[in-house]
Amino acid sequence: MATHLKNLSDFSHTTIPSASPYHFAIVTAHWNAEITGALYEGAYQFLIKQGADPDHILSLTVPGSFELSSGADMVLQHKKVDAVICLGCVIKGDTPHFDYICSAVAHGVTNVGIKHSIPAIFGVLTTDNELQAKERAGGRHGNKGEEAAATAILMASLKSQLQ
Ligand code: DLZ
Repeated sequence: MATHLKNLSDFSHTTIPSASPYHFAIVTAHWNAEITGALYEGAYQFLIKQGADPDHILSLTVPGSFELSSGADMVLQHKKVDAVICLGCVIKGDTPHFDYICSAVAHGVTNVGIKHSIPAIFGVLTTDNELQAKERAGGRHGNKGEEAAATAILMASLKSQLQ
C-alpha cells in the first residue's frame, strides 16, 4: 500500500512505497524513555501501516543514544535487514556532553550504514529542552519516529531497485 504523506513536512510531496517486501530493525535508546518510546511507537506503527510484517521488524533497546551505532552494528552483523532505524533523544544540559553525544551518534550511525551497505536512519532528536522533544515525539511538530520509518522504507526500496 503506497501512502502520500500530507502531514510530514520532509515528505510532503513524496509517495512512500509499500513496506511489505522488507525487513527492518528499530534500535531505540532508553535515555529519555518517555520520548524515545513515543518515537518507537511512531516508527513501528508507520511500518505496520505501510504493510510491514510484524515478524519482519526486529526491536532492540540500548542504554543511551551513544550506544545506537554499536547496537545497529550488532544487528547488521547478525541479522538480515533492509534498513535499520536508530531512535534516540539527546537533551541539552549544562555540560558539553550534548555536543559529544550528538556528534558521536551522527557519525556512528552514518558509518555503520556505510560499513554494511544498509540504510541506517538517524531518528535522534537533539533539542534544547524536554518540551521541544515532546513536540517532535507526537506533539505539534509530528512524530520524527514516523519520518524515520518513512525514510527507512524509501531507502530500502531504493536499494532494492539497484540490485
Ligand atoms: C550520559 C547521557 C546524558 C548526559 N544525556 C543523554 C541524553 O540526553 N540522551 C541520551 O540518549 N543519552 C544520554 N546520556 C547517555 C549516553 O548516551 C551514553 O549512554 C553514556 O554516555 C554511556 O556510554
